[in-house]
Amino acid sequence: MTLQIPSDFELGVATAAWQIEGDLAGRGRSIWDDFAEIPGAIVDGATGDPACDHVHRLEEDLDLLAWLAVDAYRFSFSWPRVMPTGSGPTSPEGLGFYDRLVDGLLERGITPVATLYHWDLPSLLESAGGWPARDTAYRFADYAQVVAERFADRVDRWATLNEPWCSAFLGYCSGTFAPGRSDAGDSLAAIYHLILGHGLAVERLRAAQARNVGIVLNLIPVVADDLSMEPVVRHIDGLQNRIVLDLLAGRGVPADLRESCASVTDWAFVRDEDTPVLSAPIDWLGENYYTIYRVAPVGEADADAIGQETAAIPACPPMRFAPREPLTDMGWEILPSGLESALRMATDALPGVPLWVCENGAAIPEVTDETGIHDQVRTDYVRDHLEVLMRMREKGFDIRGYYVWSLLDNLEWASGWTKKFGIVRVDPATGERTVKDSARWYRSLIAERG
Ligand code: IFM
Repeated sequence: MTLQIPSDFELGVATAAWQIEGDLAGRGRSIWDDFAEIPGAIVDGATGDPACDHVHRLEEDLDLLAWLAVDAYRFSFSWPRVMPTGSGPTSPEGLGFYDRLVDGLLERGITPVATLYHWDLPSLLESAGGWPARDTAYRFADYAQVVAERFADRVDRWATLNEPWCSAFLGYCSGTFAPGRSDAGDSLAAIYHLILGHGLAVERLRAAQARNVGIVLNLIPVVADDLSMEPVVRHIDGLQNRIVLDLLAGRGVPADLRESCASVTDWAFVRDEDTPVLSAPIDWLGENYYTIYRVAPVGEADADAIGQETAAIPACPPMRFAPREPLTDMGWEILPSGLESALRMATDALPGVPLWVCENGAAIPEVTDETGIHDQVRTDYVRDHLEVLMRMREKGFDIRGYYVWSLLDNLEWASGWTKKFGIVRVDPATGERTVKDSARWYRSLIAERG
């Protein structure tokens, strides 16, 4: 199939604050700065400064976006850059940086799409209890209000949270992500309070006249490798997908999950009166899709797929993740058709809500020679997923746009610099940017769009 993208389909690229910004001197600390100081927590010992030194290379990065001629750029505000202590006074320098970013995008004809929380909780709020504590949701709403009041006139689309599953379960259950805590009950309280924070923030964004308010999830289709695994699939699907979709849809915590997690929590943090807040209407939903979960009986050795760890699943029954080849460098199975399953889940739960794919891309081996950086597997990956989207649109799904993850090679969280997702290479030692083949291909796709 020749990939034909209609002119009204938005093409963009995405990044996140902690992964690219650097400039720790210009902001407060976050849980990721603290986590990076724990020996071994980040495989190569990388820290959030300089990262891609984006704060000091802003003009260069804006010019890269203009060269790509993307319609939209998805970035995240760093909560501790805006409010260094997480609540209370804002930082004029921090807000000024985002003024320059947003205005620079608009000057170049690029639509700013902002995420308010991409995992960098201010350290002081973690000391006060973090996401397992209800109060964090209210602090998040206050922060959302400040940002919305300043930027609602210029940011076109808002996401409250990015992938709350990762914040809750990698952060508080397996502890493989910041803040590195391992308590299954706390992780369930965390996911609930993240969605509560989302709902409270939606109200504040609307009050500040923000346009297009939504949330970005990582819905992951769960597939049984063996019929005996069906009950396990339901449990994992409940934690990965249904708990968030059901809260957003006003259905509360799924009944089967209340039961299957009873050994790790009494769910005392759930309050009936929260339902209207949790299910505040949204204007759009973002899906970050990379892979599926394939669930197999225990027995053979566990696969080495990042984030696919039984320790991240509260009350996990005996099982293992068994991704099949082809795999990316993350150990993630490449399965473009899974994107359709993920988007169907979203549409089934929240009918009528338009969809964007807010992240999709691959960490893969690259070949560098005197002619350039050759990353054909990444180009194929992006093209194959876009083909799935075009077919879904023909079937009538309301899918409005797609963002490649990521513009730049960046700090891949606990994997540091060891996994590269960028369509532009960043040399971690010098910060030098070099365009890869996939970026040239994406640029021509945008230029040749119908
Ligand atoms: O790098 C991350 C991003 O921050 C969130 N979504 C998945 C990406 C790849 O792991």
